[in-house]
Amino acid sequence: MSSANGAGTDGADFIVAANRLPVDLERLPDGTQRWKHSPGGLVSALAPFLRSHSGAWVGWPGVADVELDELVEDGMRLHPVALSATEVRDYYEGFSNGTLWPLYHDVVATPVFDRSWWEAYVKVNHRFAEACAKVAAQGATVWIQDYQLQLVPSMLRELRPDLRIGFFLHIPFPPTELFMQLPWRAEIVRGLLGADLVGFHRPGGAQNFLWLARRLLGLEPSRGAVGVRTRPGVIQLDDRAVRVGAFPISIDSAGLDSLARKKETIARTQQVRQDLGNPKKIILGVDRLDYTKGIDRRLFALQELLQEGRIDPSEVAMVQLATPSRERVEHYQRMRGEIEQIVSRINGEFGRVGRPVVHYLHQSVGRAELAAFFAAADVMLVTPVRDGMNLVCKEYVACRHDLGGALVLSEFAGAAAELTSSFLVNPHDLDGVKKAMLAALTIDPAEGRRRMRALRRQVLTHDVDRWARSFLDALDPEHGH
Ligand code: GDG
Repeated sequence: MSSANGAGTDGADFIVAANRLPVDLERLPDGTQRWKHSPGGLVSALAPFLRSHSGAWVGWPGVADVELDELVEDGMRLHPVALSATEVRDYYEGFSNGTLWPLYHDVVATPVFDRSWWEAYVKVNHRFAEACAKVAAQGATVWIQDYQLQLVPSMLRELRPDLRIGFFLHIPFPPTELFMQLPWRAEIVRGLLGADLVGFHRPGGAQNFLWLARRLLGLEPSRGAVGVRTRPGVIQLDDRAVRVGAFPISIDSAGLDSLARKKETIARTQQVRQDLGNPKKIILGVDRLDYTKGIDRRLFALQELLQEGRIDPSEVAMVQLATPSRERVEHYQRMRGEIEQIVSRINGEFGRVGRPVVHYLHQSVGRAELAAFFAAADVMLVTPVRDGMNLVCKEYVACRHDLGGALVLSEFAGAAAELTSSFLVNPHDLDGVKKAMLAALTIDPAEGRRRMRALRRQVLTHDVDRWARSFLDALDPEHGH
C-alpha cells in the first residue's frame, strides 16, 4: 500500500543514502553469495540513529548485475540499489572516480569529461532518488552522502516534496575556477540545491558553493562568512531556503581509544616492533592506495634522507600500508607500479637481508591490527596533496593514550585546521617534509607529550557522533538529536 506521494505505509523515518551499503555482497568461488560487514566510521555513527528512528540505508551492495530484496541487518533496514556492469564502469569508475574525484581534488590527475559517463551518472542518481522515495515515510529525513549522489537531492525533492533532505560531501569541494571546468557544472549545483542543508567539511567548501550558486544560477546567497558548525550560509529559492554549512567529520574516538588500551592490542604492538627488528624508530603510513594521498612524495623524502645519511637504515623502519582501491581504474594501476618501484629502490639500496627499510603491504588489515600499528609508530606520516578531512590522522591520535608518537600532517588535509599541534607540512615541498620528518623523529619526549595531549583533547571531544548530531540538528532544529 502506498500513499498518493509514493510513501509506503511502513516507510522509514530516517534514511541514509550512500553509494555503498554498510555490507558488501561477496560471491564465493562455489557460486554462492554471502554478506560481509564493511564497518566504517559512518556506519558506527549512524547506526544508533537508524535503529532508534526506524531507519533504512539505501545503497549499492558492491556487486554488479544482482537484484536483491531489502534485508534487515543489526536492526537496520538495508535497501539495495542494483547497478549493471556498464553502470559500474560509467557511473562509478567513470564519472565518479574518473571525473569528479580528480576534479574535486585540485585536478592532481586530469579529469576525463565523457558525455556517456555523465548520462550514466544521471540515470543512476535517478534510481537512487526513486529508491529513497519508495523507502521514506511521510515527512521523513533523508541524508544523502557524497560525490556519487549529487543529483539525488533535487531528483528526490521532485518526487517527494514532503521530505527533509540533507546532503554531505566527504571530499573537498574545489576552488571555483576548477569546478567551472565541468561541462555539467550548473546541473550539479542545481542538484545539490534540492537539499535543505548542504554540508562540507570546511567553511571554504561551503563558501565556494555559495559563490557558484550566484555565478551559475544567478541566485543571491548570504554574504557572511560561514563558521564551523555555526553560521551556515543561506540561499533563498522561490519557495524555500537552502542552508550551506561546514561540519568536519571525525571518528569513533572513544572506541579506538579503548581498543588501543586492550591487553591484546598492547601485546600485538610489542610484537610488531619485534617483527620489525626492534628499530629505534618506526615510521608509518596508512592510506587507501590513491594518488591524492601523496605516498610517492613521502617515500622520496625518506629516500633522500637515507641518501644524505641523515637517517640511518639500521635504526629506522618504515611501514607503508596501502589498502587496495579502485583497482580497475587505469590511473590507479599505474600509480601502484610507480609506488612499488620506489619501495624496491629504497630497499635495494639501503636494506639488508632480513631487514628491508620499507615494509610495504598492499592489503587490508583488521581494525585491531591497525590500532597496534598506530600504537607502535613513533612517527605517523599523513601527507596527502589534497584530502577532504583524512580520518587516519585522527585514528592515530586516538590510539596514543600513552602520549607517545608524533604526527606529520599535510596542510592540504581538512584535518589540518583542527590538528594544529602536529608537524604541518606542504607535501609538495620535499625539503619541508624532510625537515618535519627529522624533527618528529628527534622530538624531545616532553614536547612530544605536550603536542599529543593537545591533539587528543581535540580528537576525543570532537567525535563522529558529535559530527552526525551537529549536522542533523542543523537539518532539523526542532527534532533535537
Ligand atoms: C573520504 C575522504 C574523508 C585504511 N586501510 C585500512 C583501513 N583503512 C581505513 C582508515 C580510515 C579509512 O579507511 C580511510 O579514511 P580517510 O579519511 O583517510 O580517506 P578516504 O577513504 O579517502 O575517505 C576523506 C573521509 O571520506 C570521511 O569523510 O576524511 O578526506 O577522501 O578509517 O583507518 N581500515 C582497516 N584496514 C585497513 O587496511 N580496518
